Amino acid sequence: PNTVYLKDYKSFGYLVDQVHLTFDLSPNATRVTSRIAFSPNPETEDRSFFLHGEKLRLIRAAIDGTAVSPEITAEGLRVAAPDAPFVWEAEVEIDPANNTALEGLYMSNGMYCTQCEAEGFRKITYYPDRPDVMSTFTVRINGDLPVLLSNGNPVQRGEGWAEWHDPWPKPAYLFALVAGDLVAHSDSFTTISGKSVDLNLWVRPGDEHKCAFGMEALKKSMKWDEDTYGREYDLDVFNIVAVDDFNMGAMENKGLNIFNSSCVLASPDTSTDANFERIEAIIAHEYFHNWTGNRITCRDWFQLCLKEGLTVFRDSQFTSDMRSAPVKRITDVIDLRARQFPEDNGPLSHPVRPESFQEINNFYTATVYEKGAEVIGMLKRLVGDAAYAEALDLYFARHDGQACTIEDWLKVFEDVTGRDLSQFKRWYSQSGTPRLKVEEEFSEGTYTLTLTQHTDPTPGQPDKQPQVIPVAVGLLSPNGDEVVPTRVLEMTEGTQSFTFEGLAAKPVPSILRDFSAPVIVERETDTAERAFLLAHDTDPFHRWEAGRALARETLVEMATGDATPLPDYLDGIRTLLRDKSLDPAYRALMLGLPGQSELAGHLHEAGITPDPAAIWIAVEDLKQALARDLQDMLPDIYAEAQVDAPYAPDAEQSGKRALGAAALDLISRLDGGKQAAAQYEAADNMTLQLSALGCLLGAETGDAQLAAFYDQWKDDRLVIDKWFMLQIMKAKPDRAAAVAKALTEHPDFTWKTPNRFRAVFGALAGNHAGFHDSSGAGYDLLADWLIRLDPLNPQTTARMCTAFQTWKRYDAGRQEMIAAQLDRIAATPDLSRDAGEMISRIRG
Ligand code: B3K
Ligand code: ZN
Repeated sequence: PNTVYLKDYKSFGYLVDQVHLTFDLSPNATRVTSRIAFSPNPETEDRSFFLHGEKLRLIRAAIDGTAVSPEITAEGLRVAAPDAPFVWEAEVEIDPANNTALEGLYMSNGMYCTQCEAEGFRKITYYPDRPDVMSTFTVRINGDLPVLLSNGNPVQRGEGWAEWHDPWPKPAYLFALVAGDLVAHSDSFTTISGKSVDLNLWVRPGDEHKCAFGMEALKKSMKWDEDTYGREYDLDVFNIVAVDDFNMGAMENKGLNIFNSSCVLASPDTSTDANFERIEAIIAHEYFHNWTGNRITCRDWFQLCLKEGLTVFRDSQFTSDMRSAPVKRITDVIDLRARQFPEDNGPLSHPVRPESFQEINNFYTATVYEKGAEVIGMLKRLVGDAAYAEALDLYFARHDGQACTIEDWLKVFEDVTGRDLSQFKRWYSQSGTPRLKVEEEFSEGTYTLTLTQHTDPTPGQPDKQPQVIPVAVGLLSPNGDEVVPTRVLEMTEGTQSFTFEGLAAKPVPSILRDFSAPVIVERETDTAERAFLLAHDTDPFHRWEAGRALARETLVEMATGDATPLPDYLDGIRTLLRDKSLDPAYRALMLGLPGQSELAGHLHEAGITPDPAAIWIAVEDLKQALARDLQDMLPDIYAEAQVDAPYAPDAEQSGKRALGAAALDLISRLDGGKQAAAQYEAADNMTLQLSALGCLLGAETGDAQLAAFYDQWKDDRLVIDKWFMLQIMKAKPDRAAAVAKALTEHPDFTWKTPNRFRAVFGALAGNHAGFHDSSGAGYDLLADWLIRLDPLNPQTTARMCTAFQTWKRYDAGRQEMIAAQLDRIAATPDLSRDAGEMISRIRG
């Protein structure tokens, strides 16, 4: 397979001045006629003319009106082109109805839609399909469908046709087309300079009642980006379309965002609070891309984090402003540890800006997105809010309309602050999670913290250089008062000491407040100190972190011996839960336990081979102990968590319901599901219904409700995804693979729809002890289905291969079974480049 390298970047020999496309839609034979104006690129002498193109049937091609016969390969075509401006014309035929890969132009429930990022446009027509080639597009769609959409502004519309023009030069990956029988939920937004923008959310008939929330989220996002970043929308219309068959969450096509229906459609009776929050964030994310991604795009795909890290950072800021900042920070860290840390510390480890790839779709990762966002957060913390704002203004002013690099991005910060960011840049090039060892000393009023950083070798990077790490630290006196408020220590050396003077007594340090850097803190500390921080820390993140550390410590002891839960942990949680001055959402987070996969990773790092079954038992035992220990107060907490107002998916109500769900989970361990059954009966929204059903399944008493749930929701595909998922998530370890297998035989297991496939296999992979059950049945089932899906949808297959990425943590028996499955997948004839690359990297 062909490997592409960052160091080999060369600009294209031609600029594209204008693109005209005509689509004659037909399910099996769509004609795409292109007329593209090229001119020599003054930046290079190289005039070789290669256009990407895959799975296209070329009907004719001409240069300046004269027919040409290009040399055609599986990747594209080559032809001699003039060293002067010229017009390229081509007519190709494509087959959207048989495009199961969901990349390029494809069909979903009779509707035409596109997905072009990263390299899907080449499946639509011949084109220099690379992000640094930007052009304006005019698109005519001929098709006998009520709704015909493309990017930009509508130009004209007639019976069976429509024409669109996008005045903003864009790379082909932002191209989009949608055609189908759709209905709009419409609204409008007046921008800060007084322009009115038409907003439409296009859905299949029957989904109209699930649009209102998404529309509100869009308007809030538009306003927030004006207020916070000074970014105004730049077209007359903004269209969003919901599609059922989609490989990921959503796509920021210029003026025509396309969303997986699960990431935009919402109603109280079918969506949970978590769904609502996620939808709000994704709508914001895609909208924010209009500036960070679209107006300023990436020079090449190695720069993906330029738009993704920044846009994730922006959507996190948005959510923090709309909801609770500490809760958002904590949930982001939980997510980072669950998804990015295993990636960064395993065979798939790669830098935030990768240096090579075979299939770029395999690099839309937690590292590029979430660690990419953390890197921006560190930069902001280091330069301060004012300089950050100035640097962003400069970025937009300097680079609008350009395809940029990380160098361009860092340069605006250097120019604004006068700082040298060359060492900071290592965050973009060095992979692996740095570990921070902390030592302390106290004498005569002076407290010294000595920090040592170390990053383990990662694939292709045996030696690591010290990175710039902003470590936010606060100090507490032994009586619990904060004696030194948060201060950011800027670590640049391998080992570095920082002193604090004039202290009356040896303080207790609160280190890495607000999770100021994506690192692992290693500090020899005792339970008592953690309990102290859990009780007194003023930093909400770090206070939660202290509780988390205690939970982890007790779970590790329980999973590796016959320890009983730490009294310090139980007491600390009890005190916190009782504290009604704390946000219910925050208390719900406090009741949460580290994930079982996270615990396995933690054991592995400590040199202990994790036993998934023992970890599962430890978690169950701890929950049982919590239930018993908190027994007297649980009814109170549960009552306090009831909402007596009409359902609203806002932070306040969601927080209460989260606390109620955490309490119900414990209560169900004591009452065998009585309370949960009552909640299920009374539930008038999906959040309460689903959390009750989960508890009932956990208590193994939910069969009736599970069947009733199916009957109630069998016509709602998004709810049925939940029905599939929940059963597998809640299955006992030795049953998980069997439950999943039985569900693959259910008539509703429409496995070609990525949402349904992910509902089953995402849940199986997420059931840690179930997936890793010693029978190996989970591994076998997943491998079977990956092999089956790959020829149809390589992207979703490759993504699901990550379930195996942590395999080297486990015992020899499990490793052997997984290796056999990886080899079996690798040996599949005609395995896709997508899955091939993932499997070979994971196998190592
Ligand atoms: N930019 C898209 C992701 C495209 C994934 C291509 N495999 C969505 C987003 O990050 O907003
Ligand atoms: Zn994005």
